[in-house]
Amino acid sequence: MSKQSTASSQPVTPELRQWIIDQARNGIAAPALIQSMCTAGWNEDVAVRAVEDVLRAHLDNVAQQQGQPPAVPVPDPDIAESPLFIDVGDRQVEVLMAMANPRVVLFGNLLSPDECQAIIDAADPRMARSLTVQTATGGSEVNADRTSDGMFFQRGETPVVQRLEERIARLVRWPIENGEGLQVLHYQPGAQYKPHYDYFDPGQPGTATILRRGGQRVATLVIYLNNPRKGGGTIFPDVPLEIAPRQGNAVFFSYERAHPATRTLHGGAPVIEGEKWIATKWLREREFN
Ligand code: PD2
Ligand code: ZN
Repeated sequence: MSKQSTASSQPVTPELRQWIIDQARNGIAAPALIQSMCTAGWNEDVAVRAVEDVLRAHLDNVAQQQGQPPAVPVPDPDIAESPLFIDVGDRQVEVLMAMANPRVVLFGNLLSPDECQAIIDAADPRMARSLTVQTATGGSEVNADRTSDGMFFQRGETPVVQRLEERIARLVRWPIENGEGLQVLHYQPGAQYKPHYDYFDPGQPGTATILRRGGQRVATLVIYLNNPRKGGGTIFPDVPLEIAPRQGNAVFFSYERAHPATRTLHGGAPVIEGEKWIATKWLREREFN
């Protein structure tokens, strides 16, 4: 590529945009593209931003041409500089694992053992066979793919639920008002949650009704409230990846469009020994009331 002039005022010309797309099509990875631009006189930060912006816009165009819904902003923990901990106000949450595509982040120390037990104790008397939202009708019904018992808290219903919601809002930088009420699930041995997507299927007739309240789901946080002895991991079959269900930890994943291209198919593997308690927080595009 040709030499560029000053660092910060370098414009992304149509020619440069096309060059980046052509190079990427030829299998040149982003770091090599950025290196070429730096050699040609680009400031590294500006080159990184230009490559990111051009490729993101290009991929979004391609996705929309293929009939996928447009990408929307999603919750996004601040892990660009690979911190070991994230300060969520009253606690240092550990960053244990991060993956870019699909965006999956494993957090540790989101809840103390006492806080996990407090959530279980408050949920226990209200547990019933789990319902799921039915996109065919917009209602909810017992789902054969989910053999756990469950219940929902109202947002902020107990002090520990409120505290958890405040931590999550800071952890993933998303308004507390965009969260659904916390769901608690209890799996006995043999119980599982077969692989599914958490977003609402845009092709189903009931989805339009569901989306009127807060828009699409854009991210999930599955929080482990106890330690099953065997089994009960959260699996991502397309990656493939299995997250161990360890008390106080939480797995976060986001999906910027309601499409399998997000690779966020996931399930709860059967519990083999012991039992499994989780709390799930689903985050919507907009305020959920
Ligand atoms: O229990 C799990 O690990 C699990 C797996 C898949 C929970 C959910 N989905 C969910 O609550 O959406
Ligand atoms: Zn799920």
